[in-house]
Amino acid sequence: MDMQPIAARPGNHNLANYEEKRASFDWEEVKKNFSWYETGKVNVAYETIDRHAENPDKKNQPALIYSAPDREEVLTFDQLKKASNQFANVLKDHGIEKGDRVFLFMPRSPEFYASFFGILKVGAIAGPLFEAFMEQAVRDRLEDSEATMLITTPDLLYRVPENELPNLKKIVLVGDSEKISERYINYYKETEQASEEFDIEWVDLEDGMLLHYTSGSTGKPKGVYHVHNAMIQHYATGDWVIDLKEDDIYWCTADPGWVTGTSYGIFAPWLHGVTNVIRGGRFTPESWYGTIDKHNVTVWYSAPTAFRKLVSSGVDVIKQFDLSSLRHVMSVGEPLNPEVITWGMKALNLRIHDTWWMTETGGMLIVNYPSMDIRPGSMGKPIPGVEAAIVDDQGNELPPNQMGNLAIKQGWPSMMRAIWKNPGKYESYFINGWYVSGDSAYMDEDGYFWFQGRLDDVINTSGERVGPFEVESKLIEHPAVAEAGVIGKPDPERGEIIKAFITLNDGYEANDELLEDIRVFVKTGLSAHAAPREIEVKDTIPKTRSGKIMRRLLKSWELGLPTGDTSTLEE
Ligand code: 6R9
Repeated sequence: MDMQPIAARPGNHNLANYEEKRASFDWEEVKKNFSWYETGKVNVAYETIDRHAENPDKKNQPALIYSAPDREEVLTFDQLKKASNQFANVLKDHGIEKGDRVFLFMPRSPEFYASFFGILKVGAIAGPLFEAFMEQAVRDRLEDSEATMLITTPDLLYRVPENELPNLKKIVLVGDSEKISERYINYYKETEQASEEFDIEWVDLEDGMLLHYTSGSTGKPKGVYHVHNAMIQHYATGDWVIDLKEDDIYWCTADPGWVTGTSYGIFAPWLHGVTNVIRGGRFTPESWYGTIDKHNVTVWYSAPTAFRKLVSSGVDVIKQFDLSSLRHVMSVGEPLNPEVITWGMKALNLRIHDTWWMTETGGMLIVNYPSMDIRPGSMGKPIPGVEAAIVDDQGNELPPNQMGNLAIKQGWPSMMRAIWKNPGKYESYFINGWYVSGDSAYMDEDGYFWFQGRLDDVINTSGERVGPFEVESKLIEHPAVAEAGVIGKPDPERGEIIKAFITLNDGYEANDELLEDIRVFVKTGLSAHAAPREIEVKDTIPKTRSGKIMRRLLKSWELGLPTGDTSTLEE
């Protein structure tokens, strides 16, 4: 879809003049917003929670609004400070020290966030896991990180292979359990008795804060290691990109098992002291629109997979809700289909702003600003303080409009500092002073970046390179198609042919005529060489828990190959 740029809506945007800011930018400027700039005492938990709790004007403001089908709860900054202090005391009593790895394996809940900050307050490193992980996934991560403590719920405990984890000394159970021994700690009993005062462990900006495991295409998941210094970027992007204002009600839909759920579900909003909505429970269009309506959400950060579900659920549902509180909407995790942007303009009367970054980069790098024209399909431009380019395999910069490796000049605050116990892997990200992302993209002559695919997903058909995203975006413009995943299938003649897996919208039935219609639709709408030669209708498209289409898995299934690590596959 060739779409006209969408001009910025007038308004009081935090970053009004992007080009000017970029030209004169110095990270030192951002550092002045932190109390450690004056005091020299660093801990991200202090900056996010305690600092606001110490401010008489803010202490009784809701920090966290927890909303789940069976539970509603509000915690003010003061309450969250006290709850996390209590948990920090419990951790300390049980011997947890600076640098220890403490993992969280439980659904989003007020206890999750209190525990998370408790971990940071003692100077330990937090490792959040998706609650849906099964035994193997839990074992891999606890084993590799040599975690000494795990916080979980009694009903998830059966997925923790305790006997095979010699480093795991203690397990905190959030909920009632029969298990009583030296090894198990009852969250409620012990926090209830703990003091609400705690002396925060002051750390260095370069001390460990988080371990996020991400799956590669092969091998075991790798532990991406982040330090407190990342807060500088979380703060800056919360300001410029999320455009947070003091009285915003913010909702990031991501689970903290995914980096989006920590960097932008925890740090950025609370560094800015805004009210943060946390939703538990499963996705339905009604419950999502209902969350915005009920809590008057003003700023919303979500992912293409969710937006696509909302698009295909139609306009009748949306009409039952009042979404007029929304001011600003963003997306991350996968390329944002132009179709979805069009829907946003119609259904929400708002632009959806795409943002690009990775677990490894710790924070947003290439984004669309509220103050900037959006070119639908483009992920935008680099933030101030960040230099991005397209490079070849030797790390040489390529001219505009040429597809290559999306790369970032080393040295931004939220960059990972290591791959846990794997220095070789860490080194392999860098060429010639560039961090090479593994994504392929091009930059147009005006400096907008356009995503093409993960490098291993790019298709080469009869010598033409085709990004699967382009084809998928065109496919979902067809009225029958709900979701699409596109792969290259080896072909003796063409190198690869394009094969599309699709799911159909309600009311459509798979038959040859429909599939041919879809093929012709892509051919006439995009190009002949991008039209899928094979289309297969599925019930679902395999996705990661963060909503990424698992093209690698589609390909393995297609070719009958081993599926590799599937621990992040959504059920
Ligand atoms: C934050 C996050 C990183 C990979 C990245 C890229 C894809 C993320 C995107 C995007 C196109 C965007 N990705 N944002 N692709 N447009 N706006 O997603 O981290 O889970 O580590 O994934 O996700 O392929 O390399 P992570």
